[in-house]
Amino acid sequence: MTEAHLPLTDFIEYPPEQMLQRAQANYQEVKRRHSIRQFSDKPVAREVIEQCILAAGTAPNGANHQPWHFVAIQSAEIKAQIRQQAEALEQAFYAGRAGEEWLDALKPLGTNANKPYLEHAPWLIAVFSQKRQQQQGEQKSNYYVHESVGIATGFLIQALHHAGLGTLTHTPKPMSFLSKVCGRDNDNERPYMLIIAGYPDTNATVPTHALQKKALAEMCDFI
Ligand code: IYR
Repeated sequence: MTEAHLPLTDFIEYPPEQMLQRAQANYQEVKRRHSIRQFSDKPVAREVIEQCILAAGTAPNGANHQPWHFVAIQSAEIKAQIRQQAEALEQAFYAGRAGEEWLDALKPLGTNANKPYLEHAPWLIAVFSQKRQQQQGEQKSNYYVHESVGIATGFLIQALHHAGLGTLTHTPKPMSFLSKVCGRDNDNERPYMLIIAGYPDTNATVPTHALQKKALAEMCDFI
């Protein structure tokens, strides 16, 4: 039996010149997004974060099971716990656990184990993936979980940037402490990524290395 469908009524068709202008304008906007590591503590309204998470929740995903959960953290105590635990892990990482090749690759970014922004930025958003979910009282498998949550996280970063916020992706290894801190310590959910969001500090910098993007011909073939 086929399930109900509705006509597509919210698609907007633009004339070709306008389509090109929109594609160019979008590229100009997204190329101004840079991961930043110096955040101001200037507050950001919860309503802005809500809209960005709603945007993330529209991401294409496996069988529309929407295998994600977001924990938007504003609490100073929870941010301090995250900073403390992430820094302890990062200290071990930078002290050698990463290995020489990885540490070499990070040199141009100038990163280290100090993560003051985990405490100072107004919002941390922890993204969790879900293996299964409850549907009509039954446990159902989720599909393409990593792909789905990755796309949703991309939408979230883009929404935050579009709203006028600076962001940073953070994946301390192992991330299991995030499950406990966020109250999501269960068999079904895994921490996927932590997104830091807020205003860039006035002294925020971007590594020149991070500005070097592949040319179109280098990253794409048209066949
Ligand atoms: N998680 C560490 C190390 C790190 C790893 C990669 I790959 C980066 O692109 C940046 C940092 C840290 O946050 O410092």
